[in-house]
Amino acid sequence: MDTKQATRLSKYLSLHLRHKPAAIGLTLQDGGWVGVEELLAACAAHGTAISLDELTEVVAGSDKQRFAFSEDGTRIRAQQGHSVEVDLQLTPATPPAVLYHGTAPAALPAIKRDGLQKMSRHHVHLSPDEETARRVGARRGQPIILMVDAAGLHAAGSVFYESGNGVWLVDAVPPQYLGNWPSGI
Ligand code: HQG
Repeated sequence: MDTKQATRLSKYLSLHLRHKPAAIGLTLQDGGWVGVEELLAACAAHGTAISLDELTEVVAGSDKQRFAFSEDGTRIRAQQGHSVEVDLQLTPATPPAVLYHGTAPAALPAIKRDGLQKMSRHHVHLSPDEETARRVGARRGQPIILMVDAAGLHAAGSVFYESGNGVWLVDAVPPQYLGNWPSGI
């Protein structure tokens, strides 16, 4: 499979494992899981035939490990990023003292006023390092990297989760826990 095809399949899987499972007749189980056979049958029935080998290749090749198989290989899920209601059964964890969030300049005034909000996702997504945050922010143009006082927010009672692929999740980040603002904001 070439990169273009892998990206196309990855986007198709993201769409249905995170946002629109019902569009191809799927219901996510607790944890966000669906049966692998059920998924492949649903994809085929809706015009996107994917072989098990191709699925395995997309899961293994995803730069951000977007998807994961269950230990026995019979089920698959998106690791995070859902917009449908799903209980991902994540375990609260203690975050590193500082986390990062990459965003776009246009969002900064609203973020300075309201803090980071989860927008259409289930959580605010935070990165463990600046480089990752830069990549996330660069999806929307020239990235701005904000620092998050995760230790302070955690001490104040916010619950943090670490998703299977190193992304940190939290409900919201009020503005007073954000730093590294570019001048002029
Ligand atoms: C911004 C991708 C205005 C926020 C990435 C972001 C990540 C606000 C956008 C993952 C705001 C939401 C998540 C506020 C936050 N006012 N704008 N109060 N609070 N924003 O895509 O963090 O490819 O939902 O800064 O790599 O960009 O999907 O979140 O720009 O890991 O696997 O609102 O998605 O991974 O955008 O990205 P998103 P995100 P995947």
